[in-house]
Amino acid sequence: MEQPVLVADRGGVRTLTLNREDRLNAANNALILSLTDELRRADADEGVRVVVITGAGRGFCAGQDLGDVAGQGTSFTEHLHQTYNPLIRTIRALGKPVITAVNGVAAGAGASLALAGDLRLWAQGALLVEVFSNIALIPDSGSTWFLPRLVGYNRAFELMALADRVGADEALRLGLCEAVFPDETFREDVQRYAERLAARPANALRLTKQALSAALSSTLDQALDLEAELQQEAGDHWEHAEGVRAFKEKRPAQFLGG
Ligand code: T3D
Repeated sequence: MEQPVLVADRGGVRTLTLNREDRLNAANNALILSLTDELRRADADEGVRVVVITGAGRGFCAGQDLGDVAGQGTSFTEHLHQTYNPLIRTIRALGKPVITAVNGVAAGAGASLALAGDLRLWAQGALLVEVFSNIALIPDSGSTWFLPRLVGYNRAFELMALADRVGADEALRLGLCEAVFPDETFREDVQRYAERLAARPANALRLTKQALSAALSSTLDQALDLEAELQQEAGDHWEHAEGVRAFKEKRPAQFLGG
């Protein structure tokens, strides 16, 4: 049987490629559970500094495989609790930056997955569709949380209600992605970007992610307290000493190794 997720390592970057090309990488249970497992494995692997999630072929992820929907033995609620919810939580809690490299169409839960990355890089030909209402479902896998925070309640509702397609230029304008690269060079451009990120101080980025994630649902007072606590952890780490030493010696800091 074909592997639902392909795994490749280069330059401290682990790339996880959804591998159901003929279905535009529509997600069945095997794919979702395998992606979650691979993310956990990447988190535990010290050699991995950045994780990239992308799709094989012309699609990123077309959401739930409609040949394999819930209701066949499992309730929708159970299915979400067992599959998509752990996946999205794993991405957000991962101690390393996760890049979603949206190479093509991202629809339904695939759109949620595209939005879940810490950094979202799009190919020029990529598009996002909150397609759920086409099949009279509600947006899930985090879309109701991600999208209004990015575009506001009203635009989010419009995109969800009408299931309009959002292309790369609009996505960049709306803040749904950080950068758009040409289709022809997309995978190499993503690798280059990810390797740049991999050279940054891994411990500081882990703590930054932790602080930012907590701040999304905290008060200013709580955020200030958490910053003070995590700054101690960052300041005690060798990366900090190296950063200061490099500044004084007028050379680039070397954050790989330690
Ligand atoms: O169970 C639960 O817990 C509920 C959770 C739900 C989460 C969800 O994600 S609900 C939303 C499910 N996804 C969809 O409804 C998307 C359905 N697909 C589309 O609307 C379109 O395919 C796209 C907009 C994504 C892309 O359109 P296009 O024209 O570029 O491609 P296409 O020709 O429609 O698709 C190419 C092939 O992929 C085609 O197969 P074929 O005819 O060549 O044999 C198509 O059937 C297949 N495909 C696309 N999406 C899915 C799919 N097969 C199964 N499931 C899909 N989601």
